[in-house]
Amino acid sequence: MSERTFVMVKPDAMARRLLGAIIGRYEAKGLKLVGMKFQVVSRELAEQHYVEHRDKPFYNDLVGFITSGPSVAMVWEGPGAVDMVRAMNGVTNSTKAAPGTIRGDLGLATQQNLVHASDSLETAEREIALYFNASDLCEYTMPDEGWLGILD
Ligand code: 3AN
Repeated sequence: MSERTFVMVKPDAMARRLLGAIIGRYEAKGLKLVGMKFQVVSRELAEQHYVEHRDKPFYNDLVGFITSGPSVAMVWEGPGAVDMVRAMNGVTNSTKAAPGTIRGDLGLATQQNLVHASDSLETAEREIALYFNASDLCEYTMPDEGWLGILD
């Protein structure tokens, strides 16, 4: 089933000029980009985004980090996109992330772990709504969808 997931390329990845390399992986997989926003996330938005972590010891650092520079919020669409993008990103601690994943290939840290992606369809809906208006998202067909075996 086609799903939409929320992805953020975080300030560390932007500072390390890895935006193109990261987007290229999702594109090459066959996912479809349906929304994209480049911004410095406000403290208010970061607090809403990471509300589930508000009692964690790393919460303040996390909000500080995510608001420390520009990031790119995106919505990617494809069959099983939520779990697939999490698998492509690798586990949270980049030193433990498998080679072949974004974190496993490109990073060493837990907080500065390059990317965020929704962990469930419900979270994806919430996060997409936090960062995008419905009119920011593009509905379109890619000419290679037949080759990718995408059946909506
Ligand atoms: P993931 O992004 O893999 O879903 P979460 O949701 O557990 O990981 O954590 C959200 C973000 O909080 C992580 N991407 C990372 O930036 C930060 N984080 C998680 N655990 C730690 C930790 N132990 N120390 C510092 N930062 C952390």
